[in-house]
Amino acid sequence: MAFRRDPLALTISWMAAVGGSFVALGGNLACNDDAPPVLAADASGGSTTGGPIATDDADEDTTPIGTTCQGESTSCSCEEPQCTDTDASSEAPATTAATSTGTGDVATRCGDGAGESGELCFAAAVPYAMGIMLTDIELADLDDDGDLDVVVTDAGSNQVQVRQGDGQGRLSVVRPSPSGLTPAACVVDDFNSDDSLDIVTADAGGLTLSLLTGDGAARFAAPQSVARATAPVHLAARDLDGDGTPELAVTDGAAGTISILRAPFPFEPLATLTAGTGTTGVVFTDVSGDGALDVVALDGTDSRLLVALGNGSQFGRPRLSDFGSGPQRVVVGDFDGDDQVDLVAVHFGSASVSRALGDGRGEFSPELPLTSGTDPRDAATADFNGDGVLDIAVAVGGDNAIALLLGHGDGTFADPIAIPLNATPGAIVVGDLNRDGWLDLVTANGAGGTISVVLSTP
Ligand SMILES: [Ca+2]
Ligand SMILES: [Ca+2]
Ligand SMILES: [Ca+2]
Ligand SMILES: [Ca+2]
Repeated sequence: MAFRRDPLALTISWMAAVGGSFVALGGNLACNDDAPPVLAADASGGSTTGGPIATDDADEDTTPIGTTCQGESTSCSCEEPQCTDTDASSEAPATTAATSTGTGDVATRCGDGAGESGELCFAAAVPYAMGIMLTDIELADLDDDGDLDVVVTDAGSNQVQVRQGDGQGRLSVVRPSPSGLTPAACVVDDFNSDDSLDIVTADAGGLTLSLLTGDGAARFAAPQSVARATAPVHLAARDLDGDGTPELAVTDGAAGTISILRAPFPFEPLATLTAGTGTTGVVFTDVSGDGALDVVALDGTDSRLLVALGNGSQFGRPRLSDFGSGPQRVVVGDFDGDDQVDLVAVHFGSASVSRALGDGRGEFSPELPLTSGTDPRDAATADFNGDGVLDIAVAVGGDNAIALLLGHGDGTFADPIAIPLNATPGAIVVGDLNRDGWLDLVTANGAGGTISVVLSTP
């Protein structure tokens, strides 16, 4: 059975979202008749890494994964409930694009490769087995071949799991590396200044931070771990002082602090910010526009937003303000086009995320709830429909879906458009996996142990 490379075979057509709540995609889906090819298992950590994944032959050295359809003919039966097309040959490869309420004027030709502004086109989600209990996910080019690779933390196996991308949206076999105990989060950066990307995990069970140094070929050394007084629950990494080496922000959970640490290992403390014991999501971003990174975090227990202004080496006293109910994850971007950093917070267990506009001095407007679907768990922001305006993608655990909220450019958003996953997402990341210039989405699906890859099909 020949591998079908044509991404159009998976193109979904979307239905218009007209007025109102959660909008499910409709239309037709042409089944792919084969699973993505993958590399042979490389238990030795040996020679298959370090270059592009060149195999296109599904019959050679590959293991079927991410099964969505089985069958030789255009009639195929599928495990995925949305994948029920029985006559793929009748589908025009170019299908109707999504539209949404409000701004109208959304292009209509998904799959023609043209990628017109306003076009919103995604293929059906492709699952890949990745572990037991996935807690976090990152995209990075771990082997320096120009293609994004996937890293997840697996709290069920005390490992990080890596799959290498082939630049066409397909992923290699999974490659595990030991982490600390029960990793809750990870960040990827070059923490030892050898020009190869490394991984740091926040080991909530082991009360450690672990550094897994990379060799530039997506292989990672045994973890070097440093003890923390309390369970670390979330991480951020950026270069605060411009010396080329990243600093870490670690949410210390029960300690009620955020620790700012300096690379290299063992990560000496630079500052400690007093937060709340429910503080989880943390990011570095310049909210005050002075060129120095600040800290923004959320406390889901006390329902607070924390902002601490930085000057490149030190931070002022954190400002705390009430912020909705149970905010736990935060993403930042300029949603209203005034060049000031705004934020979107994810409120676990609710049916919404919320947006707050920054004033450029470190203050934020009251939060505006945005309907997302049930139990949002994470969010990412990017311009998904190429209209130059930031949009939001939300991992909606209760709906087993990604909700896309298209931005209007004035800080408001269209009603959500759902991409079904047939899995319960807990974390989401954005990147161009197939190098078509349009952004793809990947979720880590918690206890499902899978990731879901949703490719753009402009
Ligand atoms: Ca790569
Ligand atoms: Ca390194
Ligand atoms: Ca703004
Ligand atoms: Ca957009």
